[in-house]
Amino acid sequence: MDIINKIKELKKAKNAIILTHCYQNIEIDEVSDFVGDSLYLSKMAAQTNADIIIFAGVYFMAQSAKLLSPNKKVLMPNINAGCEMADMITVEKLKKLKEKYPNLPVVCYINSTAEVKALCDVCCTSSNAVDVIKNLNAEKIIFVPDNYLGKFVESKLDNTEIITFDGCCPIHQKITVEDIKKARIDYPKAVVLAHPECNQEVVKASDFVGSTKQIMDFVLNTDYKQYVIATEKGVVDRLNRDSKNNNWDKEFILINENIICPDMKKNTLQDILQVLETEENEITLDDEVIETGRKCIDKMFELTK
Ligand code: CIZ
Ligand code: SF4
Repeated sequence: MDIINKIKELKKAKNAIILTHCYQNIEIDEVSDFVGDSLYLSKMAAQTNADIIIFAGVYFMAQSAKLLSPNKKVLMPNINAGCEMADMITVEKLKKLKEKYPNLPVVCYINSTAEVKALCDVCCTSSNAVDVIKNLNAEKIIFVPDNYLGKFVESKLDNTEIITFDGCCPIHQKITVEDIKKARIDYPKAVVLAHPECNQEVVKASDFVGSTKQIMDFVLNTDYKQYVIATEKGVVDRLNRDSKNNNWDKEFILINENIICPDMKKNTLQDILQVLETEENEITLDDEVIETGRKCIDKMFELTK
């Protein structure tokens, strides 16, 4: 039996589901129950009746699944798949920031550890950051860890000042405004779509800025022949696959061939089979972190109902 069928069979036998982020190696989709962004996957994690969740993504995502499903076994295919941006904001650094700006609401990007979430009032994803912060109705907030997403949200709101932590995604920072200028020459008829984790110059030079889900929705709702995509390669691979399978007659071009997150690519089909067999790489969290971290995620759902 090939590896795909072995995984499918074992998954069924163990009542397990596989949640896969859209930056993962594309072949993982073949064994996945849900593929998407962290917001969609966290909702699916909350709803599932499975006994085991295998999270093909990075560490903070599996932790979020555990916060939402504390009684389920959450496993990571490769326990070393982390997120450099999430690791930039530590509990100590956050405590110092809160001391420097006391009494302000603290919002964290979903790209943060469960321990950091436990110290924040609410979290958000790149899909709902503007809505979450708008609905907080605060004059001033602290936002961690992504400086660029924070600045992007601030530019969309009239009455909220955002104190941002100096974190960023090193992968999206590889995208430069020169890449966009070059793409406009190479693909003059293409539309350029960028993720808000990109720097502000890149965001300004793009035609549309949105999360991976918003980028995919933009593609579905428009009729261009070529789309230049300024986010991680996994999104481009999936769009090109879907275009081919559905005869969309649309081409998707990765802005720069280096936009690949090495951590996201650590999980393999072999790792998935192995954790299904051994149930190793389990995510565990302190009860206190589960209680307070979960409130931070629940508040996001409440503010975007
Ligand atoms: O929220 C996510 O899944 C991430 C990391 C990016 C996005 O825009 O979907
Ligand atoms: Fe983290 Fe950036 Fe990789 Fe996303 S692409 S997981 S933000 S390092």
